[in-house]
Amino acid sequence: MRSALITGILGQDGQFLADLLIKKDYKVFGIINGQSQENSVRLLQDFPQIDLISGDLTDITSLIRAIEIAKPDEIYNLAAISFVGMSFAQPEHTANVTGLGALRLLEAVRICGIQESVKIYQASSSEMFGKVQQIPQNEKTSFYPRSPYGAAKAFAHHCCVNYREAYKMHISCGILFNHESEKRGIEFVTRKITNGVAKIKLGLASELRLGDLTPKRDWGFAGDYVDAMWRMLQQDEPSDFVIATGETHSVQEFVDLAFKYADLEGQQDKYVVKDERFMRPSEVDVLIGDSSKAKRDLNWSPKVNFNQLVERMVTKDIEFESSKLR
Ligand code: NDP
Ligand code: GDR
Repeated sequence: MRSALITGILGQDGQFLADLLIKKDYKVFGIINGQSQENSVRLLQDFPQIDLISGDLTDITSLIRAIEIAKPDEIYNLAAISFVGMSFAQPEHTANVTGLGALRLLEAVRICGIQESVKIYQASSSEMFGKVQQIPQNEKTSFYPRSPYGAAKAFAHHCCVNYREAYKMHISCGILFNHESEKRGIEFVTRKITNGVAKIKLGLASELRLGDLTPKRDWGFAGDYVDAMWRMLQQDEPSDFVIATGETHSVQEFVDLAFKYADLEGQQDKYVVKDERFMRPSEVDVLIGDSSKAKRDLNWSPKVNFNQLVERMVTKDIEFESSKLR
């Protein structure tokens, strides 16, 4: 039985990936940080076979211990301060976790002496492209981060490439574009919109406060994207891959569709309120990815399209908010 260690297992991608790996008969270990047990308890209800290990990307001793326990064949580094908005308020913490954290994990692997056998996935991000230098963005597009988060991810990405070349480690970086689901944190714009629309539909809210509606993103479904992560680690040679749908839509388009799928079509102007607090000091205006390398080498392509994604999230949020009323 192959063993996989996932950092950030309680996050959106961690949950989808754990599900996928269990179905593929892996023994799954997950690193959990913080003191709160609430989310761990919820995860273990769904997946009692997962072993959770207390650890933190800012604490290398805990990473070494986790590796010694899990003896992993594959490591997926998903943990991060992942909210771009928060990275402006806590830039040093973001750099420490999202940037240096990845470096610590690589060093922990070397200290444990498994660098020749283990395969590592690093969660790189389209935010590294920031102020885009090319449209669409592919693996060769240069980086121009627009936030402390984007800069920290670029640092982690370069460290991974360097360790791959310097120590011949099997490290693949997935340059993933935005991917969403009903498990998305409520602070991210898609889930904020679908949850807000669900509450409006059920009479639980009277407005939806948002920042800039003009930025465009290449939005896919998280379930499709974790499959790409796994495929990267099944290759003989490590590499970097852009994972995206190849379509871009504005936040406004997402809002319009969400109201439509909640049977509130055309009523968005009545409820959406512009709030400066959700604007960013510097914005990423448009992202659109070219994932032809992943299609060619990994035989990967997205299955859920933009409309299906919005419909799924609105439906799930209406069910979720309704269940709390019973
Ligand atoms: P989430 O924010 O949902 O999950 C991140 C997880 O990391 C959380 O469970 C969080 O735990 C954990 N974490 C935070 N700080 C630490 C720490 N110091 N030590 C250990 N764990 C920590 O992110 P996603 O699942 O959406 O994304 C997974 C990864 O992919 C992230 O690295 C993200 O930056 C990257 N990414 C995501 C994309 C997306 O669209 N979803 C696109 C491109 C890249 P807690 O909340 O308890 O602190
Ligand atoms: P992003 O996702 O920054 O692309 O990073 P987010 O959903 O936070 O923002 C997307 C766009 O929507 C605009 N926006 C708002 N955003 C939030 N969160 N809240 C609002 O009220 C709001 N109003 C408008 C933002 O300004 C932005 O332009 C996500 C994260 O998952 C990263 O970890 C990941 O690396 C990238 O996607 C790819």
